[in-house]
Amino acid sequence: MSRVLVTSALPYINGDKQLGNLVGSMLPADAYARFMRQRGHEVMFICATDEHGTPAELAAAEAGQDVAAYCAEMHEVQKKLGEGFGLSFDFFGRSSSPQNRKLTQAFAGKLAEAGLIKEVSEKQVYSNADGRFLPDRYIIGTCPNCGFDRARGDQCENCTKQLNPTDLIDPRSSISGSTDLEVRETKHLYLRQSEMRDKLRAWIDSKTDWPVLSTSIARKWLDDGDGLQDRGITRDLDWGVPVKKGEDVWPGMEGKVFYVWFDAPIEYIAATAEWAEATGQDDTAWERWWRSDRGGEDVRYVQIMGKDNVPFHTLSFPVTIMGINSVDGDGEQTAPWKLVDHIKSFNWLTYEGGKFSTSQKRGVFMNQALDLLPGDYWRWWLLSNAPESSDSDFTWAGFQNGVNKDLADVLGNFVSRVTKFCRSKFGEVAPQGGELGALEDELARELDKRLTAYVEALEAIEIRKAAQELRAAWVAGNEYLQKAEPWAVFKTDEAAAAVQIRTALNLIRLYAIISKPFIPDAADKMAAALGLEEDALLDWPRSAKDALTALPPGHTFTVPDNLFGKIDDAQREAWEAQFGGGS
Ligand code: B3M
Ligand code: ZN
Repeated sequence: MSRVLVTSALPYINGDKQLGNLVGSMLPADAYARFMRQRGHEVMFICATDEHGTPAELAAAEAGQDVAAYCAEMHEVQKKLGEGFGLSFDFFGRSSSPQNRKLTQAFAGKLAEAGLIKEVSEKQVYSNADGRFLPDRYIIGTCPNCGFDRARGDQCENCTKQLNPTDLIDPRSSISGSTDLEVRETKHLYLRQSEMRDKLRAWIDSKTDWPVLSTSIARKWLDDGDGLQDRGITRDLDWGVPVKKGEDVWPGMEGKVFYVWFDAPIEYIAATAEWAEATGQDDTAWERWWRSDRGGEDVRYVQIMGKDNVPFHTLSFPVTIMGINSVDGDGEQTAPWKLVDHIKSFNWLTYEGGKFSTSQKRGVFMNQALDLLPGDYWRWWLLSNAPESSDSDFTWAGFQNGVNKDLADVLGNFVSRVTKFCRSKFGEVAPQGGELGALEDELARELDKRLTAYVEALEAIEIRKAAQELRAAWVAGNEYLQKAEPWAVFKTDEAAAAVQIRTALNLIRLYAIISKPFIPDAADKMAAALGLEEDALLDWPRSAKDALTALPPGHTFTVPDNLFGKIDDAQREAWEAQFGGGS
C-alpha cells in the first residue's frame, strides 16, 4: 500500500461542459482513483473550478452578474454535475479560494527570489470607455488581408492570418464596441522558463514510461526554436489573484493580477489546503501530500488531462515547482515540493464526425446528458471509447449499441437471469450442495487471465484496454451459464445446478467489485442485492478461485431491479434530431 495523489485538469468555470471535457480528464481520473482505493492505496483525488481570466469576467457580464457571484453559482452547478457522473473527488475546490491566493502569491515571491522572474515593459491597447486594458482577442476590426469586418486582434477567423491588434483597420473593443482606444505602456512579470530548458529536458527524458502523447508534446515545445519562451504571468484585469511578492506589495504591479494559467495549477495544491480546512485539519494534513520534507516522499503524483493542457503541465508548472524548490530546498539536493510523476493525456472527442458546438446546437453537454440517462450509461460508453491513442467519435448509434450490448445484454441480463432463476428454484439464498468441476476450473482460468490484464491496464491508466478486459470478464460469466445450463441441469441433478448458481451469484459479487471503477452505481446495486456492505467492494480478489467461492451456501440476497434499460431506435432517432446528429 502506498499513497497516490490524482489530479484532473480543472474545468473552466464558464462555458460549455462537453462530454469531451469529461472523458479527457475527470472521468478517467475518477476510474483510476477508484481503482487505486480499491487496491488498498491511500488516495487523494483533487479537482476544482478554474475561475480566473477574461472569459470568466465576460461570461459574468453577459449573465448580468458580479463575477464573484457568477463563479460561486457556477461552481455549485459544476459540483452537482460531477456528483451526477459519480466523480469521487476527495475535494472539488475553487481556484479563487483564499488558499490559492496565498499560495500563488507565496510561490511568485519565491520565484522572484530564485531570479526566475523578470519585469518587462509592454505596449498594450487600453479602452477608455471600458476603463481597462484589452487582451488582443477582445479587440476587433477589419482584417487588412481579406477585409473581414470582425477579425480579432490575435487572428482573423475568416482567412486565419495571425494579426497584431495594431494591424486591424478601424479597431474597436469587443466588450463595449467603443473605438476610443489608445496604446499605453504597461509593465508585466515574465517567468524565465528558458533558463530551465536543460533541466526540463533532462526531466522529460527520464520519464520513459509516460504515454508518447504526453512526452511528444513536451519535446515539441522544448525543441521548437521559440517554444520555451519566457512567459508573461500577469495581466491587467480586476478578477484574479492580485500580484504580490508573498505578502508584500510588488512595486509597479498594483492593480494587476496573475495570469490564469499561473494560478490554476497551483490550485491543485491549494485545493488540498481547502480540503484540510473543510475537514477541520491543520496544514500538516495537506502538506504530507505535497512536500517530501513533510512526509510526502512516498506519494506518487498522477495528472490526467486533455492534450491541449500538456504544455502547461510539462513545462510552465514544472518550472514553477523547480524554481520554488531551488529556494525552499537546499540547492539541488532536496526538492521539497512534489513534481508530477506521471502525466496521462487524452485526444479529442468529436460528435457525429464533427465538432461539439453550442452555437450550432450540435452535441450533448454534461447537464443534458444526465437529463437523458443516469451517469453510469455515459461513464461506460465514454470510458470504453476514450480518445486514448487517437480521437474518438461520439455517435448516437454507437452509444445505443454500447449501452444495449455491453450493459443491458451482457451484464444486466446476467444479473437478472441468475438472481431470478435462483429465486424461483432455490429461494433468495445461495443454494447448498454440488462440487466445483471442470467448467468452473475453466471459468476461473479465463477470469484469472482477464483480471491480471485488467489490473495491469488500470495501473497503467490504459482505459480502453481495461474496459475491454472488464467486458470480457462479463462475457465469461455468460459463456459459463450457457455451457453449464443450470435450468436444464436442475431437472435431473439439483445439486449440480446448485453449485452452478452459487458460482454465478459469486460472479455477481466479483462483477460488483471489478466494475466499480467504471460503473459505480451499478456496482453498488449489485452489492446491495447481495447484502454486501460498502467496504466489501474494497476486497479486491486475490484469485478467481477465491472469488468464485466467497459467498458461502446459505448467503441470502434479493433480486435487484434491472440494472440497465435499453435504448430503442425511436429514442435514438429522437435524440439525434434533438441534439443534431446523423448527417
Ligand atoms: N482550465 C483548461 C481546460 O479546461 C484549463 C485547465 C487548467 S488545469 C490546471 O481545458
Ligand atoms: Zn482576414
